[in-house]
Amino acid sequence: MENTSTPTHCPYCALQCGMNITPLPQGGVEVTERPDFPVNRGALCGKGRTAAQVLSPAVRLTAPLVREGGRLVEAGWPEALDRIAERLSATRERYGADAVGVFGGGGLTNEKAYTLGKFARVVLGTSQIDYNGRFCMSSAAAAGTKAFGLDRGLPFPLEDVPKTGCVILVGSNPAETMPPSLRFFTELRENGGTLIVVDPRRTRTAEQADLHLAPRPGTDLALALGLLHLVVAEGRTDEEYIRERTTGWAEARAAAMAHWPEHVERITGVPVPHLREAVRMFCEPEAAMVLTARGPEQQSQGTDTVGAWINLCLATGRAGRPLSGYGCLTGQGNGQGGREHGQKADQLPGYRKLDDPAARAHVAGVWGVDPDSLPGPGRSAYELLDALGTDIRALLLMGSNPVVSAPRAAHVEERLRSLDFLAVADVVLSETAELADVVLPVTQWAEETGTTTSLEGRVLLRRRAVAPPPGVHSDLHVLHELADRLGVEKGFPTDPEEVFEELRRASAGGPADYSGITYRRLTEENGVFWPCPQEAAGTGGGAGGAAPAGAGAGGSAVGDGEDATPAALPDGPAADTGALDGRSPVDAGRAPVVPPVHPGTPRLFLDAFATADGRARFVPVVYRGTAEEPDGEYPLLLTTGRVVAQYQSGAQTRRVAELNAAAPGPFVELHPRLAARLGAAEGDRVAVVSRRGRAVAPARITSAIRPDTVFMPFHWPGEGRANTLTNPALDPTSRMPEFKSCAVRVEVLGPGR
Ligand SMILES: Nc1nc2c(c(=O)[nH]1)N[C@H]1C(S)=C(S)[C@@H](COP(=O)(O)OP(=O)(O)OC[C@H]3O[C@@H](n4cnc5c(=O)[nH]c(N)nc54)[C@H](O)[C@@H]3O)O[C@H]1N2
Ligand SMILES: Nc1nc2c(c(=O)[nH]1)N[C@H]1C(S)=C(S)[C@@H](COP(=O)(O)OP(=O)(O)OC[C@H]3O[C@@H](n4cnc5c(=O)[nH]c(N)nc54)[C@H](O)[C@@H]3O)O[C@H]1N2
Ligand code: SF4
Ligand SMILES: [Mo]
Repeated sequence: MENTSTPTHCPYCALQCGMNITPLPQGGVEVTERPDFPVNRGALCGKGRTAAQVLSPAVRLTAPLVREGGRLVEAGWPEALDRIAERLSATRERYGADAVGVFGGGGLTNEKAYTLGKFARVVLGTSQIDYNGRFCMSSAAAAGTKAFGLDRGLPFPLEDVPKTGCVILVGSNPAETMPPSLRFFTELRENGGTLIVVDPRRTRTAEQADLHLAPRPGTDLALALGLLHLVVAEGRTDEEYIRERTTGWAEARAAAMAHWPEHVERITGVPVPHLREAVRMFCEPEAAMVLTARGPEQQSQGTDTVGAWINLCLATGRAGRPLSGYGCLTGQGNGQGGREHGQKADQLPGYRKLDDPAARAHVAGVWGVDPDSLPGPGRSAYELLDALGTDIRALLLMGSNPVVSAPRAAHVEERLRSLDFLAVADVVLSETAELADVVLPVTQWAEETGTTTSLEGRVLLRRRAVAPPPGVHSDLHVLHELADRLGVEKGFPTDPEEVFEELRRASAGGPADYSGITYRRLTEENGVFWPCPQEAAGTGGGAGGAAPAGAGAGGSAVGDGEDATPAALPDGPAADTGALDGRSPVDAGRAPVVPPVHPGTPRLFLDAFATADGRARFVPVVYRGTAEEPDGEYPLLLTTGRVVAQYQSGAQTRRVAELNAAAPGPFVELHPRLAARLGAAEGDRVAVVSRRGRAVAPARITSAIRPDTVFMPFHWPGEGRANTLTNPALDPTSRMPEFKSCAVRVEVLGPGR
């Protein structure tokens, strides 16, 4: 390891940029370019470039902390772990297993997410586990599952983007949230394709667009219905595709026909000529894509909204065909893998359903437990946080900072304080860790090996490059030690590869099948796209065929897995090829000495969708507005989001000087007309007030925002915490809170300092 660089991936967002970690002669490490990874080709944003600074003991936790007389004081590992085990078991004895909750994160590696879910179900026996991904892409996941029978954020690699004819980016700001990915959109335009951006703000991404639609926050559902109306009215539907590859068109069509363009203009504020132009740009080329991110998804009608955008794709034959499709740009480092392996309230590994008897039997078999011992589905993330201190008395939290990032955060903070016991594992003393009774200091990305699954569905290996500081252990070590103390000695290994081997078996035959992926392959290939069953179904089977070993490698062979999808899906036409059960006798006769390796599946749905009949389903949607419409008292809409130099709750990036210099604190974006009406000047302190509370930050006056809307980034705690204001109204299907719109008023407090 000495003096050589180790190839790995960024700790932050779902683009999972490749980078090298290189030790420095004077100690410490630096992040250097890794041009061989095809997604970012060496490019990194400021967060990735500075990520190694958070490895420094100066900014992180290096010893466990326990609460003594109201204060957190350093303690040894055995004492800290004993205390957690004692309190969790006492809570369970007194109030029952469901009084212990677990909260995870989409930044955790697959190995950690898998182990955390297993720990909750097998060791604690609790149904009360969920994670921050619920706040992220859950609406897109729900809609994708409804329509296609499977949720993988992007059904194609990003390298397809420049080759399509038109991309509609809905509520996505990659110029700030995934800067190296902007290249794909620039190349799209250089190749003659067009980019449409839908965002209430003229963001840096919208500035690159051929057409920018700026709807009122929370009205994307009406916008998508209006576009579909025009598609029908202008005779631009693909009738043959609708007949052969979909079901449910009649209802979807009827819903769209009720949305006349003028009516949609009134709801969204997007002028009819712009709607017509968008339809023309989307329908004229041979292929086109719709990509959504948090803008339309973090809504109390997010699932229907994404469904309406999917319906637009289906009506025009733009899904399950080359260079066409609907995709969701997932957010967190392991936002994709983190939603597949069981830290979600209703889920078992391999994207299986916890209420499916066959799934329970399979996973219980891998875990060596009675299927009846597995609890049922639990509460969603916000509902779980809301139940703290009442139904849930003790919480183990790993990989999230809800004091800053949860909706109605003052209430969530108060619920966390009301717990009998809170244990937090983190790399830094986050605002949530500050409230804990025990804090455990854990290792970070560069100090441990593990897999993540990028927004493309590409499973990647992060490699250990440096030793952690003394006194710091991995999350897997924490779960192993706690399991042991709680009476489960086996089944919680600390070696990530051992965990991954078990995950492969647990996921085999499930929708997210990883059984054909090994650490060895991941070191040789630039990632493998799931589903990847253990072996190709042989030459006669329905799967990817006997592709040569290594054919799934990143860039070059990306097209090789196109025909591989159905075999890996439970309900697909070739569902019972028996991923782990070996080849059929016929195949065995012709089999090479080395069993065929499944190439992975860069592109989904080209032959069939993952539904029982192979057809996509139009999602039945009915228009409804935002849960909290403005009124006399709260006349404006607040929307929230991100800036390029800070990541999420800021727990990590607020510890990097260069990033703080670029983005020192929160602000409130106001349109010049609104500012004039309020009497606010640039930099004035303004209070934004909602029914949940009040946040104070300097005004930033910009014509890039709608006059009826204000924007705040959510990366900071304290008086400028955007989530003090947000509305926990939940989507009925995905249970996503309404981060992207709530009613507020703005009060000018006076000149800033
Ligand atoms: N710098 C940085 N990068 C990140 C992250 C970070 O915290 N910081 N986090 C990562 C994670 S976990 C995620 S989920 C992604 C998120 O990535 P994005 O979804 O790109 O980020 P956001 O800023 O939350 O929202 C995107 C846009 O939605 C717009 N928007 C707001 N309301 C609406 C609406 O009602 N409709 C529409 N159409 N648009 C609306 C906002 O103006 C914003 O420009 O970023 C990832 N990358
Ligand atoms: N208003 C508003 N609120 C939002 C959003 C929004 O757009 N607007 N977006 C939502 C979205 S999309 C998301 S994803 C959430 C994210 O919000 P959070 O869940 O708070 O995300 P992070 O800040 O990434 O928190 C991760 C925590 O885990 C720690 N950590 C990092 N790696 C590890 C590890 O390997 N192990 C352990 N144990 N800890 C680790 C970090 O130091 C940090 O404290 O915020 C949501 N909140
Ligand atoms: S874009 Fe995302 S993955 Fe790439 S360097 Fe920045 S934070 Fe890391
Ligand atoms: Mo996210």
